[in-house]
Amino acid sequence: EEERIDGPRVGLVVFLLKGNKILLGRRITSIENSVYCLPGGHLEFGESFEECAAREVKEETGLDIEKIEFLTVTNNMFKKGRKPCHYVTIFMRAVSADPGQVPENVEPNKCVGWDWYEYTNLPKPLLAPLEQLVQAGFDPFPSN
Ligand code: 8DG
Ligand code: MG
Ligand code: MG
Repeated sequence: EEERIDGPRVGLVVFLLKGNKILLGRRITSIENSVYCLPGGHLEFGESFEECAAREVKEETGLDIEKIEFLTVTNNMFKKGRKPCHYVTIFMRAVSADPGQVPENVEPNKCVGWDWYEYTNLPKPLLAPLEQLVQAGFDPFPSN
């Protein structure tokens, strides 16, 4: 039996920061069930990282973001079911343009819902690339 393997894809995800908290959603489909992940998606043809970050956060949470900055990049293999996949994932950070605006579960077929979690007390399990960053002591917050 022959199995088709896709090439590497570019994922882009956003640490949406609020005080000492970040926004996470519990994923329903894609890659794994019931893992907590950042808002984000696939970089589209011609998009800047900042444009992709703003688009994905809006599509998935209804929130408008600002102070969008590049943080880091990871290179990971996953399994989606039995199928191996390879993601280069761009990690950005941003803040909500209106801090009073509440995240909305715009894609209830993909996500159980969004919530703010203290970075020092994150829920489990996290999606693998995020888990690895956290384990490595990565700090998404600005230093001043
Ligand atoms: P799209 O159709 O809206 O472009 O895609 P999506 O359905 O929103 O894509 P996604 O799976 O949410 O994100 C794209 C890939 O980015 C995902 O399959 C694997 C990679 N990825 C990571 N870490 C994270 C993360 O923390 N959150 C999300 N959403 N994706 C992540 O490597
Ligand atoms: Mg997504
Ligand atoms: Mg998306």
